[in-house]
Amino acid sequence: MQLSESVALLSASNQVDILVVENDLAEARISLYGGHTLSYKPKRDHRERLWESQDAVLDGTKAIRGGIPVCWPWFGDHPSKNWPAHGYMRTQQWHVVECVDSETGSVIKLKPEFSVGPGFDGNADLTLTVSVGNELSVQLTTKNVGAQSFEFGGALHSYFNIEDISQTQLHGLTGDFLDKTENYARKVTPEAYRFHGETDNIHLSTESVLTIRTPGFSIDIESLGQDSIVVWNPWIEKSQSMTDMPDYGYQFMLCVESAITQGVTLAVNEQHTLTQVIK
Ligand code: TA6
Repeated sequence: MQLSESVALLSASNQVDILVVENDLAEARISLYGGHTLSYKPKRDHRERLWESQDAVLDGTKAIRGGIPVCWPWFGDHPSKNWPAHGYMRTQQWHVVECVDSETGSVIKLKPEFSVGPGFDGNADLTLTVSVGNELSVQLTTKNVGAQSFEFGGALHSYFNIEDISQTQLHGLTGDFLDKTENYARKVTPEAYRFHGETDNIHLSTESVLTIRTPGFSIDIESLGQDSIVVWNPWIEKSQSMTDMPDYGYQFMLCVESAITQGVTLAVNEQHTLTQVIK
């Protein structure tokens, strides 16, 4: 594995190796288990943008709670309910295929050991490109390298680090959303998007520039290639039910996910890129 000067390999456990990135512009950590960006801190303000659960499991037995899980080749529950939620890529080993430093930061390209898996019959070539600089850019590219078209879904399921969910607002979304907590009831996005309880909203949105405003700072998020933006906070009961989440962890995180919840169909040799840029 050829790493650039700004990237080092740290072993968190025998199943979880972590790339530690430090260049002139930012610091980041990326787990090769799951192709999972765990941390991003630009040097201009040294403020961590991503939230990682202090109870996250780092032994390779389950997806890491926090950071930016790579959900693929489906979002949420598999239609048959026979396979793990959010697909199987976030529990796969990925490996570095390119690692380059430049004056705009470090670019690391990762590929999974394989992209076939139970519950999906497409023949896909998958690449994750993580660019660590003044911004963090995460791009998931799916290419159809098979002999027939296939449909897939997924998400860059980002957990953002906030000060206090009860004083946090999300800006930039309009139109309708589906409220998963009320059997996907269709609702209108509120003007002032605040959080008062469990929130699990699928915005059928192509809005691309969002802002999380939390006491003392804001985080800008740009999405490309999504058919939905998913907004999730488990609140207290769900937090208490998750062993890899502190009981009060919900107060300090908000998921804003660039997602494909409606499905993208790729013809032979076609490719699609899902991008999230964090500023
Ligand atoms: O993206 C929101 C969501 O689909 C929620 O319904 C909740 O299940 C969350 O993802 C976390 O899922 P996980 O499988 O990581 O616990």
